[in-house]
Amino acid sequence: MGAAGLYLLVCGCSAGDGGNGFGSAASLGGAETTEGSAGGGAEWMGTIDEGGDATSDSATTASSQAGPADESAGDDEPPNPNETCNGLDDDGNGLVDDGLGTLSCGLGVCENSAPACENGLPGVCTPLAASDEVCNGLDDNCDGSVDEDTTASCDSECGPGTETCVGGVPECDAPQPQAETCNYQDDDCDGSLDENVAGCRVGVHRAHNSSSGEHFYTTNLMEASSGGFVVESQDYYDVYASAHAGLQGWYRCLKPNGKHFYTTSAGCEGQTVEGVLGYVSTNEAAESRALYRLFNGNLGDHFYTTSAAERDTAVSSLGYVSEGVGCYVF
Ligand SMILES: [Ca+2]
Ligand SMILES: [Ca+2]
Ligand SMILES: [Ca+2]
Ligand SMILES: [Ca+2]
Repeated sequence: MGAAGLYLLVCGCSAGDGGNGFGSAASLGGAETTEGSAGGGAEWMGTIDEGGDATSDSATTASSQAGPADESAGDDEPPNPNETCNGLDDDGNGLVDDGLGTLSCGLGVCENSAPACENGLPGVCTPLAASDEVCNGLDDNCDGSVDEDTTASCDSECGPGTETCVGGVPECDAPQPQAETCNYQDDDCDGSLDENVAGCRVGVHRAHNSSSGEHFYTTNLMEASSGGFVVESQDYYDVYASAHAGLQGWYRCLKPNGKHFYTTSAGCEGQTVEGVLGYVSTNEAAESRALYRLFNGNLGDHFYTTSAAERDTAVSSLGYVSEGVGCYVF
């Protein structure tokens, strides 16, 4: 047992100390001495092992220190002067072509990016597709300007306007429909003037006195039915009850013969002014119609009709002379 143990120990010495160890063990011969020598050898080998461990630890440490250094290099994209785009790990950090950054290209919606190095070759950045510029807060045509030249014409029910781009939202300044009020304007732009505005217009009744031959017009239905007059047509035409831009007074006048006539002349053409019947247009305008004025010298009667046919009959058959259009009524 002792010889076998000695042999193993000698083999251990020779491994660490060469021929001198083997020679020393053979010349000693004594088991105790040999064992003692063997014990020293064991301690030496142990020292070697410890040294090996220490070296291994320090190597691991160095490696672990190199790790963080590589990671920081990878995080910082631009600065990696030791790496070039060539498919190789130039800086030896275990990463190929790392930290070479990205390319950017294009403006507006065309803006794009690509790796600066791909597969060892310089990357290519291709801008995204452009389109026509529209008002949306984006640079659609990628010229560096947002929503430029997007002003356009526009319109509403009430008329034309200009559309401008405000904060990426198109705004049309065309007039917008308003609530209808009595103003001789089509406020809600539905094509009708002052429709459904109570009291805006008032009806003029047409009356006739067969005894005197006088035609008489008044907004007062009782008046139209008094003094020998008979209502021929209730609400024969309409006038505005009050003055508005674009309208003119329609005056009721009294002649020396006690009969009436109507005119836009505020002075009643030199005759007596009884007052204003309402307000009318002097031009053919929206929704207006002509009120023809005629005169019969024999009767001393002024006659007014909205019917061209009746006017013509009065001229051809009833002794009236046309005096043109008195005004335009509604
Ligand atoms: Ca643009
Ligand atoms: Ca745009
Ligand atoms: Ca209207
Ligand atoms: Ca109106």
